[in-house]
This record gives sequence, structure tokens and C-alpha cells, in this order.
Amino acid sequence: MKRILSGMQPTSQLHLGNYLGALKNWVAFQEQADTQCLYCVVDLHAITVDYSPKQLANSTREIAAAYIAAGIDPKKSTLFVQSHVPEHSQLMWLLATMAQMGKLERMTQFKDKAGKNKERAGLGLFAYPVLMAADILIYKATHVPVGEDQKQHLELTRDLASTFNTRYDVDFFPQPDPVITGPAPRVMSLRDGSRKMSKSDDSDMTRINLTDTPDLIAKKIKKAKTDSDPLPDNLKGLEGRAEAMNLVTLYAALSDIKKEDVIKKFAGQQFGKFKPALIDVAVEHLTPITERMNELMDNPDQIDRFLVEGANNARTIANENLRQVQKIMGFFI
Ligand code: AQP
Repeated sequence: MKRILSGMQPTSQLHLGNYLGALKNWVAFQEQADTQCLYCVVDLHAITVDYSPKQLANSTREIAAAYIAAGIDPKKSTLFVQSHVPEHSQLMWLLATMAQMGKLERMTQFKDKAGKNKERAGLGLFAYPVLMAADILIYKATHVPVGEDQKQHLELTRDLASTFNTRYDVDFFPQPDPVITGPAPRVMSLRDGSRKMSKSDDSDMTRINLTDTPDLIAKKIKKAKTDSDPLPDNLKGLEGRAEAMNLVTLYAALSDIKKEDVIKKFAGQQFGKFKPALIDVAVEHLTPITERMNELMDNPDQIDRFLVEGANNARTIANENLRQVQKIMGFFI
């Protein structure tokens, strides 16, 4: 039996990177018979950077609505909010005693987010990957569908699982496998092909949000950075053209075809021709998701009911596993 765990932060609205890199994969897992899926909104992670306390609860609900709108069925998957299951934070402290500072210092996400102000960065931002390890290990998850940017954090989770097993001479935590097989595991910014599309990028023009209107999607794609060459007739011709490669990847992922087939279709054409076609597939794919999200947000009580039920189910597993960890570690329980 596989057990899947994954989550996204309610830092802002989800974008195409979150959807194509991770969420689309979550939906596919849910349909597999031998698989139990747990999907959460990781609000405790969202407070490691500047955030608005006034907006946190609603952003959390909106991310849950996005999951459901994208195809997560709360009857098939356990859907919950991270902070509603306190065992995540409790296990985090236990794992923190085994996490090495040197390894945490090498995490590229910490370096990126702390920027030049490393000395002033909060402990929460530094310890983010330990909480992520606790999110996964508290359920003894076997597989974690994520985008490529989370690979390094997953390595740390695997490391902590084996450190625990070795230190306490048990075979308790499984080694969770990252599943980085989404249709676009690394979607890049629309304005800079060397940076990933990100919720926390200052400019909204760098990303397509799941809540964007068709007009806004069109505007962002029209303004997306490209080069002046036409599209090549083979994929090799996109080497060194990060922005062009990104748009071709988006077209392929949104229309469920191979990048090679996109190239065949548009070989020799300028971006002036390609971009309107990309706008069409993006709008066609995203509009039903946006509409469903809006419907769900009009009925927040229903979302909240799903989340309460999900948290109860998640807690049953998390509480039992935490007790076992405490027992192994010698606590008086
Ligand atoms: N650009 C991306 N391409 C592919 N996958 C991506 N993911 C994020 N960006 C891309 C995947 O989405 C999931 C949710 O990530 P998260 O909410 O935990 O935050 P993140 O990875 O840090 O993503 P963001 O959007 O850049 O958020 P902020 O700016 O708030 O940090 C993960 O599976 C991630 O791999």
C-alpha cells in the first residue's frame, strides 16, 4: 500500500507551476487503487515569511478550494489543514534534535528566501525543512509528489528518517520517495527563464494564477519574455533559449501532448503566432478550475466541513505514530 502526502503553502494564490508541477500529479494518485492520499494546506510553513494574519485563514480556505477545483475529491483523499493536526509540530521538535545545522545551511530555498539578510532570518525559515520532514514522516508516507524545487528538502527528510532508525535501532520510518513526474516539474517565471515561477515573486506578471481571468492570462502571456528567433523544428533547437522552452513546456503540459509534438506543430513560426495558441489552451484548461473555485468559495461552510473531517482522519494516523515515536525515544507516556 502506498501512502502519499503533499501540501502547498497559503502564501498567495496557486499558480501554473504549483498546478503542473505537483497538483495535477496528486489527482492522478487519487485514482490508484493501492494508494492512500493525504493532502494538506501547510499554513505553518506560510508564516515563516512575512504574511497577513488578517488573510491567512481565508487564503488557507482558498488553497483547499483550489485543490478541490483541480480534481482532489475529499471523499477519496484526506484533505486537511496542517495546523489542525498538532502532531506535525510535536514531531518536528523531536526531529529537530537530530537535524544537523550544516545540512540545513545548505538548503537553497533558505538561501534564496533569507537573501542577504541571513543573520536576521527567523528560526522558522531555517527549520522549514524539518517541519516538512515531520509533515511527511508523521504519516509514514511512502511517496511525496512535488515539483523539482523540493527535491533537496525531500533528501533531508530521507536523511532524518534513516538517522532516527539508526539512532534508535528500529525500522520505523520508511524512506519516502519524491515523485517528480508532473507534466512540467519546473515551470519558470514568465519574465525570466532562469527563475522558477513562484508565489512570492514581487511581480504578478511573472506567473499565471489559477484565479486569473482570461483577459489577465492573455495579457501575461502576450507580455511573456521571449527571443526574436522563430520556433525550431526540433527540441535541441530550444537549448539555451530558456524562455522559449518554458512556453513550449506550458503548451505541452496544458494540452497533454509531448513537447516534440508542439515543436512539430509550430516549427518555423514566430512567437506572435505561438502565443495566441498558448493563450487559447491556457484559458481553456484553467477556466473550469477558476469557475469551480469561485463556486466553492461562495459556500465556505462546505469547504470547512471537508477540512474538519479531513483533520479528524489525519489525526487518527498522526497521533498513533507520534505515540510510537515517543515510546521508541523513551518518553514517559
Ligand atoms: N515553478 C514551479 N514549477 C513546478 N513546481 C513548482 N512548485 C512550486 N513552484 C513550482 C511545487 O508546488 C508545490 C507547492 O509549493 P509550496 O506552496 O510549498 O511552495 P514553493 O515550493 O516554495 O512554491 P512557490 O509557489 O514558489 O511558493 P512560495 O513563493 O510561497 O515559496 C511544491 O510541490 C513545489 O515543488
